[in-house]
Amino acid sequence: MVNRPPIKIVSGMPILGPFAENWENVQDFEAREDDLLIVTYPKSGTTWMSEILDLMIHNGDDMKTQRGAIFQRVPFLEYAVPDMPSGTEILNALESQRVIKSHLPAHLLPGSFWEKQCKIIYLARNVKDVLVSYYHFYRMAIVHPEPGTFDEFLQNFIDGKIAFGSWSDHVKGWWKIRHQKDILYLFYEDMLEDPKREILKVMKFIGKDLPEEVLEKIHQRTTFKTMKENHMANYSTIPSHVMDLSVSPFMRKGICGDWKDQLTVAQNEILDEYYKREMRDTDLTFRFEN
Ligand code: PPS
Repeated sequence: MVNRPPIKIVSGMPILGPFAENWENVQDFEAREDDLLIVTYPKSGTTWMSEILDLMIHNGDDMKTQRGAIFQRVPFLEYAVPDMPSGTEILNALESQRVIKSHLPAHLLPGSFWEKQCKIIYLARNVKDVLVSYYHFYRMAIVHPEPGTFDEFLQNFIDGKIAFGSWSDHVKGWWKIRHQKDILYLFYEDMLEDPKREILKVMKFIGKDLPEEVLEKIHQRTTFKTMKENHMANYSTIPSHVMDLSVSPFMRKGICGDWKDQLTVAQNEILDEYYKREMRDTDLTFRFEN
């Protein structure tokens, strides 16, 4: 694969260059009724929710969740890089019940998910921590273009010129339809504040009834520290030509408010302006500190 391939546009959305090659298969993807779908804007806690759901559908059995890396157990629908099976290929071959990861905005989700009325968990995170996390991810995951300086990346982010496009359109788009469809809309900051409360919401949403000790086990197995040390959850098994973890780990900090250590006063003001402007037509709000 060419390192740092340029972004392409599919159906009006910027996407990683190699992902664009598989776009047709993504749009034609056949969802199944019992699929569980996790949707996020990148860097909003997808991997965390993936681990929770995989444990949950296996009744907290952590031997089962050691069967493969998180990106194999919860395949990424849009994923496509040369010489590796694509997300759609992996998913088509997977037995039910599947847990699926996607970063698609609501209007580009393959129609079969709506037709089959699949349960969807949407997880959102405040824009400042997303931006910082995304910048470090761009640096280490070389399927992305070079991020440039932080200021350059910030400008591209605000202009929606990064992979998966505008953060605000994404979080607002899913927020708008959350009551019309089978969608559980959650926040990363709430999960940090009270993980068990949020895990319980997920359990009820997917129609499970697990005893307290299993919920506690799911909680313990999905703390930042435990997942960071778990090779099946921390991306350490992914080939280094896809992610160079020596540049920045995948499990980086896992907190709310890291932006305070990363943004200059001027950059913070730009983001405050962006947030104010973009969020004035919605009742969706975010917390920037816990
Ligand atoms: S991706 O590439 O879009 O799928 O990334 P995603 O998993 O959505 O987001 C990665 C960020 O989530 C943090 N993370 C966690 N935080 C708290 N607790 C747990 N268990 C956890 N697991 C992952 C991860 O550290 C990334 O955030 P940053 O701010 O970069 O640390």
